[in-house]
Amino acid sequence: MSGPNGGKVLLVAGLVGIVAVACSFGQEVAIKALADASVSDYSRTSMFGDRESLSVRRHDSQNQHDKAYLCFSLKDLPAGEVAEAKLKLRVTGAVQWQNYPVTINVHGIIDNKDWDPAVIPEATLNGNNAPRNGIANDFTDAGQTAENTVRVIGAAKFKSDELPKVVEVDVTDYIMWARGENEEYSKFAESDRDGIVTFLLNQPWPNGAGATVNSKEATGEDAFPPTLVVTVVQ
Ligand SMILES: [Ca+2]
Ligand SMILES: [Ca+2]
Repeated sequence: MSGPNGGKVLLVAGLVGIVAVACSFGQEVAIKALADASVSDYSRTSMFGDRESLSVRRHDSQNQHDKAYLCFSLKDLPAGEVAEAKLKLRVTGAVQWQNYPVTINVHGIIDNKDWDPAVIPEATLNGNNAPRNGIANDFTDAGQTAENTVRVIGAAKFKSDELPKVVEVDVTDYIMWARGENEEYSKFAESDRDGIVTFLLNQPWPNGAGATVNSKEATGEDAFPPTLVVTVVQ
């Protein structure tokens, strides 16, 4: 029979055991993009899905804005809980304004009206059929809360003289939501219905600045396709 003190010792030992087991089974999985394509407000019927790069740029005049869409399938992730998820992008070039870093904002669609490349293959994605592509530069209903259908996840910032380099954005909360582990993240749905998540890339400010990112079609020794790195704990 254990007294109160004995009970505490047992509880601490139990917690340490759980942490040790969790760490020993943590598994990191790198997922390459299933589909990726830029769209442009400059020419909303043009298609760029087979290009080796993605353009994320705000041109000098309004309504000449390039954004990028990326899909990743979560279907091959092992069972368990998501501990961490990072979106990694290789930025090869940028145009910056004065000495301000270039920003790529990463968004996620959280109401299951996201891009399904089985319905719209990347070769046919354009400014008119891309999901949530607003007319006036930004995405339709983008914001930072569970009430927005396009949720701002995070941002990568860099200067043009640092390039090329791989940047990463923490997307843990979004991937947890997609897997049904973070229901509060969206007021529209408890998870991503088809297990294919969509990231939208946008350069928010200023006009004239932007960046070029390797697509999954990039070739060459240093080519690094858009990659989602997920750590799952069993
Ligand atoms: Ca592509
Ligand atoms: Ca989906």
